[in-house]
Amino acid sequence: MKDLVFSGIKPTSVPHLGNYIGAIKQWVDIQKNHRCLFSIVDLHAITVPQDPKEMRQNTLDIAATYLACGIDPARSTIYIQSEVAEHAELAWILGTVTKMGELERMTQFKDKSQKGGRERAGLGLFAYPALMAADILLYDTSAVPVGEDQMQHLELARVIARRFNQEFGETFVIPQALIQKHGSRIMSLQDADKKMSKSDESKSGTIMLDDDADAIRKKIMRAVTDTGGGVYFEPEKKPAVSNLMTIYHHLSGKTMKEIETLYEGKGYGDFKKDLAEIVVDYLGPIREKLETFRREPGELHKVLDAGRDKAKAMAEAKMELVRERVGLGR
Ligand code: ATP
Ligand code: LTN
Repeated sequence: MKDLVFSGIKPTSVPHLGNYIGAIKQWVDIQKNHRCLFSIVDLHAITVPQDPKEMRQNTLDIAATYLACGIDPARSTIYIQSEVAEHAELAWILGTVTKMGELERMTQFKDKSQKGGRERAGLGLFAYPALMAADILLYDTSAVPVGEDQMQHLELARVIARRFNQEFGETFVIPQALIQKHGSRIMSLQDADKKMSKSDESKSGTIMLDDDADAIRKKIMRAVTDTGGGVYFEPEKKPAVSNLMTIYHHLSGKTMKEIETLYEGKGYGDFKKDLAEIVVDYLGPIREKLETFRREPGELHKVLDAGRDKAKAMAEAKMELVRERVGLGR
């Protein structure tokens, strides 16, 4: 049987170009020769405050984006995490073999709890990695394509799986992270030290997949660059330009060398103008499809219903084994 691939995105807003290049774009290729599950992880989204109405719209928008970007529901299972209750059940069980010390070391927890301080951080935010481990382990996943920011969570999922197997007998497959060479960490267009993020206060640093052509052009033309001029891929010395080149590379298919040659002796203005058109042309059809799904969500609901049924059947089978291993029930 072909290896199983699992990944997910939180419905905290419409996805952005970082989500696309770091995650979704790889998924489209991977689904050609793997069994895949792509989830909309709403139980993870509520670990930080969400407006219920907006989150429901975002959930549909993420599903629409998956389809608009080329995830094929005939090949891949697309579903909403909270519609398969086994995720929460397994997360509880895995929580009993996860150490507080391990959770305390997670940089995402440290970042996201910074504002209100540790004392006020929710238990859900703290336990987030146990739920993520449950997502992955529930389906005997062998590979998880994610951006670099998720590496630490994935390492912990591996530790939890190994520990459970040792304590209760072989139950879970140990998953591997799939992280690409370039583009696993797209940075904000306004600050090359910060990752492009849905929750960034500076909206101009993030290109949303439903931004129109004007918004995209503005954001790219206003993007920060580096001192010294020259379009070279040198992430250490030229972090801002290297970030823009990474976007260029992913959306045009040109290698970094080809891009450098193309802009030899030219200024940042020419480079940015071309990049803006590449992004506009690339995202145009995605945005159109996304808007069609917003107007006519019927197809979307069909895909999500079928996805839920398929995921549920797999999750139920695995949970039966887990309950037996742990000694739950009669
Ligand atoms: P939030 O800002 O709400 O925390 P996010 O933008 O980090 O959200 P997620 O839903 O957490 O988005 O991430 C979905 C996927 O996109 C994950 O695989 C994550 O690693 C990837 N990803 C997120 N931001 C980037 C980025 N800037 N560059 C590359 N990949 C990214
Ligand atoms: N934590 C991830 C989203 C996520 C995920 C997963 C990714 C939740 N469960 C399982 C891969 C596999 C994030 O991107 N912030």
